[in-house]
Amino acid sequence: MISTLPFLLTLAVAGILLILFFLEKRHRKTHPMIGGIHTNIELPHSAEYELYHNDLSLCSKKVRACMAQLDIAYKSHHIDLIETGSYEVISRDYLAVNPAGLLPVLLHNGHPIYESHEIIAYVAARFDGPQKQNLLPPDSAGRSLMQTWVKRASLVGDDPVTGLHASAANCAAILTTPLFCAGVKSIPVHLIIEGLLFHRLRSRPALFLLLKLRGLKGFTRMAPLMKQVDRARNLMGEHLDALEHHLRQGGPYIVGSQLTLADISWMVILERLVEADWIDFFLQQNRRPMLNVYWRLLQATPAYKIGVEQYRHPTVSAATMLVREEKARDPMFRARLEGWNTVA
Ligand SMILES: N[C@@H](CCC(=O)N[C@@H](CS)C(=O)NCC(=O)O)C(=O)O
Repeated sequence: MISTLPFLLTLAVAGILLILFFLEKRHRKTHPMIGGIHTNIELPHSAEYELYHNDLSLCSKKVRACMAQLDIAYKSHHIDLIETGSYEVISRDYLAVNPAGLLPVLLHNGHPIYESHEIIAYVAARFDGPQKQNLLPPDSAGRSLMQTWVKRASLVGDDPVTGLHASAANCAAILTTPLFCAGVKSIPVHLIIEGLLFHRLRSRPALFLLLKLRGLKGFTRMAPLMKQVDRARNLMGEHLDALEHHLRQGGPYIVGSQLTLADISWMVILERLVEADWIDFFLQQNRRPMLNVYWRLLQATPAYKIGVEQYRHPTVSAATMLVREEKARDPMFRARLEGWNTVA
């Protein structure tokens, strides 16, 4: 009797926890949302434009930069990713805004617009016209050129590794791994476990947990992860070479003298290279001189100053410092990240 009571109690507690887990899981179901505006959905709102975004998120930066350049006011809702503190992006409240559990989302009069490239195209089209500083080329040739470069800087697919050839954004996502590793140090394990329980893609929280357990040094000794970093680094070099070559034909922007959505999309890639401490590696010693000039020009725009620079997250800035310090302290760590004989 004495030994069966604790057993029965443990069983009862486990049963209750399991029931609670499945009940919660029903509320956290995610499903993909088609890109573009959904006029059939109206979410609670109090401003014409409301943006759900995250300081670090590449796609959120792109939308903020676009809104800043077009001088469009919006009500801001910062939603945490695990990288900035917690899995708010899969909370019940946020899933009511985007059942896909992804950022960013822009509401226009309460109607959600999903997918960052659709959001920037939507707002740019609304503000299209000669009377205002706009982000769309006037002619169809310019627009199609812009689209090509927007696409090359847009995140594709659920797993960045699969789209490294097609997208510099996917390369940037993999090159962010050391930054994630440094940042996750300060995130408590139970918050990552929330992701393991409820995130649509378990592999993401599983990776964060692994990075937390291994630490910065340990991560560079994990061959499968380092293989991905090597590929992403080499292919990012190719994407940047292509842009360097393209800028040499004209410039100073991607579509000649006009700043367009293509530049907004590349601005956030270059910013990510700064955050994850790769920028010197790719642009050092005036390697890729056109890109050096281009990057300086982009940094002088309202898009960058208001939409990107003002949103540095303390956890991310601290992680950048950690990566930088580790590289300075341990040349082997740097060499493993940058490739022994690689010319970027
Ligand atoms: N194709 C989507 C990608 C959106 C996306 O992957 N967003 C990331 C942040 S950049 C996200 O919300 N991830 C959720 C998570 O990691 O839990 C877009 O361009 O908006």
